[in-house]
Amino acid sequence: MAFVYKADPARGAEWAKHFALAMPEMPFHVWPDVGNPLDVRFLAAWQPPEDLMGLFPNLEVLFSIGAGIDQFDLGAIPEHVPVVRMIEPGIRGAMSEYVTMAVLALHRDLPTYLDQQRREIWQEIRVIPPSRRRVGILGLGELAQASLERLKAFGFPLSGWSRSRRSLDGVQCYAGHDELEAFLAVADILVCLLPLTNETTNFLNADLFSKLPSGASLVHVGRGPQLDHQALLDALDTGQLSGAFVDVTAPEPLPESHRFWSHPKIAITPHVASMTQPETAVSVVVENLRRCDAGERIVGIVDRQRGY
Ligand code: NDP
Ligand code: OXD
Repeated sequence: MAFVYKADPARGAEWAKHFALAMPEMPFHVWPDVGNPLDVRFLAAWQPPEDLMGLFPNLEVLFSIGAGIDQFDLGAIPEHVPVVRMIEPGIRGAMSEYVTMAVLALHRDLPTYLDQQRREIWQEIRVIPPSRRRVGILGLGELAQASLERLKAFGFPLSGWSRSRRSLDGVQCYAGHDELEAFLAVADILVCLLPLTNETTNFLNADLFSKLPSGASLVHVGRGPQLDHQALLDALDTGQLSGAFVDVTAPEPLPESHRFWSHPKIAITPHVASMTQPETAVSVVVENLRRCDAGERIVGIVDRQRGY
């Protein structure tokens, strides 16, 4: 029985160190060293290898290194192999930091001030109290809930939208397509933390932007294919949107000379809003292996029907 890690090798070395301490009895390999492929029961990967089951015919569980699993072709993974997404404190903490940073930067007009600085303009913008800046998150899952918890400290009216009905303390919760418009109407700063599925592809489009309050802004930390780039540029040109933080794009990296690079109202980061932290990720994975061994349900199994 063995465990294989297949992603960034430098972080793999850290995984190996923590794994050896937490579960010394389990042989741990960092790709491309896989040991005897027939021994491999568990794989943690960002991108699984081609012909996954041909290579590891005895695979029992596929762990995603990330919270998102849209990079996996679920159809190629047999039903008896559960796909487990990453739910760990490190990834939650980093996402809540990024979302807080971007929301505060937009709330306090940082993109405009950076542009004014470049043009040597000393001009104040009136400060709006947080009680009058409504923040709405698309998605109310692990990362959205962690972000909302942090945002509570600042006094923004908070809301969120999910597929099924959620009830969260201090957050106005909306659910399903029937309530999407009402949710958008009260989102002065809209944060996207939806997983990428057929339903959420191209979700951040001209129609959606038109339903936000005039002058709203966007924090996009979901997945690149959810955002219509031209629609964002148009909405910024007309003033329907006033600014955006964009962490994920399609394609990645953002191509040379793409208009987002130099747009004064767009802040780009290279898909770094959050990252799985080896130490905490290993303890979560090891706990799941123990559950597996004890015949208990693994935490974080992807629902193949929903696609997340
Ligand atoms: P979860 O699965 O915990 O939460 C997803 C949320 O989205 C749920 O509330 C779900 O609704 C909602 N949702 C999904 N589909 C729909 C839909 N069609 N309509 C309405 N709501 C929908 O995911 P996480 O919070 O852990 O992660 C979210 C995403 O963040 C990841 O999939 C990934 O794409 C992205 N991410 C980005 C990172 C970055 O660095 N930029 C890092 C990590 C993740 P319901 O509650 O009803 O199920
Ligand atoms: C993730 C990511 O899904 O880093 O974890 O994007």
